[in-house]
Amino acid sequence: AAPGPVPVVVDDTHHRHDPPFELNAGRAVSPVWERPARLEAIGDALAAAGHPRLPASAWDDAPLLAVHDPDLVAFLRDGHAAWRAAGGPPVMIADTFRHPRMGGGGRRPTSPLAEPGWWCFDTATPLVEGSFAAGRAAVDVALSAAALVAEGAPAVYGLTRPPGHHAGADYFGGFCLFNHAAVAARWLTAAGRVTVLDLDVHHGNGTQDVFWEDPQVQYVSLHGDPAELFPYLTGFADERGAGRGRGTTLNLPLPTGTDDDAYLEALRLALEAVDAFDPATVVVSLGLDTTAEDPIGSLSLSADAFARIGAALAALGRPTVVLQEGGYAIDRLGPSAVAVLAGLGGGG
Ligand code: OKP
Ligand code: ZN
Repeated sequence: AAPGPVPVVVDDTHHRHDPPFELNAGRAVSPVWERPARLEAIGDALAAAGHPRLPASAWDDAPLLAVHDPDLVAFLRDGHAAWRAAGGPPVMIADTFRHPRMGGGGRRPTSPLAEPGWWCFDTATPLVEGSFAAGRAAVDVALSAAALVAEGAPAVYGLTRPPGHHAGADYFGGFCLFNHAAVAARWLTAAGRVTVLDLDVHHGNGTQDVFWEDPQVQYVSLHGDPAELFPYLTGFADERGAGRGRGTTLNLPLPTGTDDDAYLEALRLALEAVDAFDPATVVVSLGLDTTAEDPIGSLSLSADAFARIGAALAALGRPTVVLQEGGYAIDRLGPSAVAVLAGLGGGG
């Protein structure tokens, strides 16, 4: 484990993704859950706890394109301007979605007003003019954090926003544009096997999908039972990977209301599987939406759980890249993040 301070990679570009509303189950929600104040709260608390802040460096698109379809990247870069030019309003939300039995073999809409539903799977991920810049900057944050770990830092925390783990190779949604944990994990495979340990309360369907058949990257997730929680369609215990990646996916769905002791026991099982996989690097998709106070989570962790989680991660004894995913009870985010790093860094 790293003694003491943990470098924190930050980039203010995330402020440019700040949609005024989203649609949740037929209701307009404003302000949105996934907003800049989340990352401000975490960054301020980590700085106050003495963790040094480092800027992200700029990366070319090669590591991004090792995960994502170039046409998705082009849509996220250019689609909002095209939508606006075609008469769309400032907030871009799809109204006609792709379905496996509708154009599954692929006829992408040529109308810029129809194209969002080809790439996005929900109504809760509005795009505004600055969204691409924010999402792309989060990829730079993740890769910068990964590079520091590759160069020998025992642990680095990348403050990524928006989150990423619901985005797949050729789709986005669930507040996520690019899957920065997947991009970092694939880049890190140059140095050996990688585990993505996903502690967000929501199942990381995108990360699971990216590495479903990949024997080099293990995906292990603890999350609220998807029978009762977004993303609803994935994250059940019988999903284990396929082909050469069979057995390198492990899902531990947890009952609604799961408390600290039951969560830490599930984490112990998860970390046994990580140890058995013997990764050179661990990427933690750190959602802080597992608290009892979270407005869109289903678990009931107390403030005490997070130092225990950090200590369990430290006990793995492997180079660790921590990347921010969700967490929406803004008052809980700073203390939770500080507690994880206190456990992980051995300081605090
Ligand atoms: C993103 B991450 C609330 C619906 C919200 C999207 C949730 C995305 C969570 N009733 N739908 O995993 O924290
Ligand atoms: Zn989440």
